[in-house]
Amino acid sequence: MDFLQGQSTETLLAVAVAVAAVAAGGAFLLLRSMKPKVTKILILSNIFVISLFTLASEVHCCLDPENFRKFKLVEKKQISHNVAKFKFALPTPTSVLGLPIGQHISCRGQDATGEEVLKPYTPTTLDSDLGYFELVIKMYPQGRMSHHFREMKVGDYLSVKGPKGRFKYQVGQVRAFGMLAGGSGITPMFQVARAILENPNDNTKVHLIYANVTYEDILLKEELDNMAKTYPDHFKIYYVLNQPPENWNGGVGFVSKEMIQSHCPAPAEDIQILRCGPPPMNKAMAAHLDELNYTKEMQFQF
Ligand SMILES: *[C@@H]1O[C@H](CO)[C@@H](O)[C@H](O)[C@H]1NC(C)=O
Ligand SMILES: CC(=O)N[C@H]1CO[C@H](CO)[C@@H](O)[C@@H]1O
Repeated sequence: MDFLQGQSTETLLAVAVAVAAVAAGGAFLLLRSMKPKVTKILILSNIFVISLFTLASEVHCCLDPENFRKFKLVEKKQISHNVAKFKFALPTPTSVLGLPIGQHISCRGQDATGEEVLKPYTPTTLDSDLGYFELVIKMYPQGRMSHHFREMKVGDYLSVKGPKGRFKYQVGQVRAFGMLAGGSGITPMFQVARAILENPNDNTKVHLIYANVTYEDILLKEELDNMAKTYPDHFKIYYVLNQPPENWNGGVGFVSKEMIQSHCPAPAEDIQILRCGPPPMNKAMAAHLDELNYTKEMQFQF
């Protein structure tokens, strides 16, 4: 799907470029010999072709790295007392957001005092989801952008800029990923894991350790458990809770070196450990990984 979309955009672009080139060439040759009226028509037709060209380049790609674009909220689904899933429409039902795997968007909103806030988010949808994108957002009582999302109503518009991020992914880049996620840091991991698992040509193994304070804090749990059930040979999850409920069979406390050793691929040239969590967690994880002899090349922080 992804591939086809890309192709049709390229085809459209190629046609537009060719037409524009021929028209421009024609205009140049004729300009000197022609009457002013004909020149005018030629210039007008060229402007038309150039507009077509601009349009074609925007048919499938909705994001702009330099300018904020507005997307309409079409559905807001409360998942728990402080988590909601926001669904935003793209310009047409076949539009593609245009976000490379593992990259994020920058969202602009207003805090409780009316001041502008910018915050990065990773959609839980992929470019294979046509016509819309979704954000799963945890709203904190004091969070400035949380305020904006709490106030958003269906029909409102969100300003979005992107893509942003250094993460690059190609099928076959690594044999296996280890993922160390904390809290909302699950979203880029979820996106990368989904892209890998839903691609039948991708055999990469994914080992996720997901840490939170309480059971209720675990974002996307149902989706993650479904992925583990559907792709048991490719996807493993180990949940870690600081305050586990009774009869908890996952990890307890903070993510330890031992947990990484038992649940992530061992250091090797063809593996990578990704991390995304609150800054203190990222720092602790980097120290664990260094001590376990994962080289810098084997580590990536979102
Ligand atoms: C890491 O490498 C050092 C030096 O080669 C070695 O002494 C140590 O045992 C290694 N640690 C682990 C956990 O493999
Ligand atoms: C260990 C860890 O990262 N825990 C996170 C679990 O989720 C809560 C709420 O999202 C975060 O505040 C914690 O940092």
